[in-house]
This record gives sequence, structure tokens and C-alpha cells, in this order.
Amino acid sequence: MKKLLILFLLYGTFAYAQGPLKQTLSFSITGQVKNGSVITMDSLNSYPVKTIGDIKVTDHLGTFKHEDDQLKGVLLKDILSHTVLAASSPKLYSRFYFACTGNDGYVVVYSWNELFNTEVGNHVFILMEKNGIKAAKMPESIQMTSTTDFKTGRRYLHNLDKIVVGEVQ
Ligand SMILES: Nc1nc2c(c(=O)[nH]1)N[C@H]1C(S)=C(S)[C@@H](COP(=O)(O)O)O[C@H]1N2
Ligand SMILES: [Mo]
Repeated sequence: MKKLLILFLLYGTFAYAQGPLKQTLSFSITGQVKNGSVITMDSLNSYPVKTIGDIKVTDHLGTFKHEDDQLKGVLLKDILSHTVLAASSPKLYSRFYFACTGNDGYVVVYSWNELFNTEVGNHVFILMEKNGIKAAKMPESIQMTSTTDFKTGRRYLHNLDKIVVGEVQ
């Protein structure tokens, strides 16, 4: 019985790790903010869509995986500019970070300074389209990318589910 239970648990783990990800068609912004919000496909479509071009996706060690073409997206900082941080002074923004999480638990972090106070922030997008396919039609659904990263795979987040705003104590 014990062995059966272990087999059952193991199977569950593998099925979870390898199964296709569920689409996300909206994501929440919560945490250390004045007002939380939910960003839907409709809200994403209300932002200016920028042409990004092609991107070579490497794995987390830098080995070339594949190329995605005709990327279009909205800037993450445009979306986050409507989120008011729960901070008593703008000086404290330097402690803030955005933990962007996929629905499988994969997390990618951006600091407030990185997005709003460096060139990187001009290249972090929520994808609206890639390879001629709209985000809502892809298994990866809401996808985020930081196109000037050295190893592009690491922050090529699939199935964005939530952005939790945090403050380092
Ligand atoms: N939700 C989610 N996104 C993820 C990952 C993951 O495990 N879950 N892995 C990352 C890593 S390590 C890599 S290399 C790329 C691979 O992108 P690809 O699946 O388009 O080749 O996805 C990134 N995005
Ligand atoms: Mo990877």
C-alpha cells in the first residue's frame, strides 16, 4: 500500500512538471500596493502595442533553443505606471520589486529601478503576438520577455498569472 502511494505521488509530480500549462487570459497585481488590480486581455489591448522584432531564445545556460519572430507587445512599465506603490516616500521605491509569476510557480523578478530607471525597462514587454499568432491563441498565452537579457530564456515567462509587488525589509 505504501509503495502504491509513493508511485501515485511520483506520477502526480511528473504529470504536473511535464503537462501542458493552462492558459492565462488575465493576471493580478497585488502585494505592497495602494490598490490591487486585474489586467485582462482587453486592458492589455488598450496600451500602445510596439513592434519588437525577432528574438533568439536561449536556455537558462545560454544555449540557443529557438527563434521567435514578429514579436509585438506592450511595455510592462506602461501597465505598472498605474499601480501606486504603498511607500511613504519615493526614496523607498529603490527597495521595491515585482515578482512576476507563471501559473506553474515559475518566478521572474524585476526591481523598480530596473524597470523605471534603466534602459532594461524599455525592453520588458508583455507579448500580444508572436510568429503571427495572438497571445490568446497560444498555449503560453500571456507571456513576458526582457529582450536585451544575455540569456533570454530565463525571463521569457510563460502563462503569467500574477505580479506580486514586494518591498525588501
Ligand atoms: N511559466 C514558465 N515560464 C518559463 C519557464 C518555466 O518553467 N515556467 N522556464 C523558463 C526557461 S528556464 C526557459 S529556457 C524558457 C524556454 O522558453 P521556450 O519554452 O519558449 O523555449 O522559458 C522560461 N519561461
Ligand atoms: Mo531554461
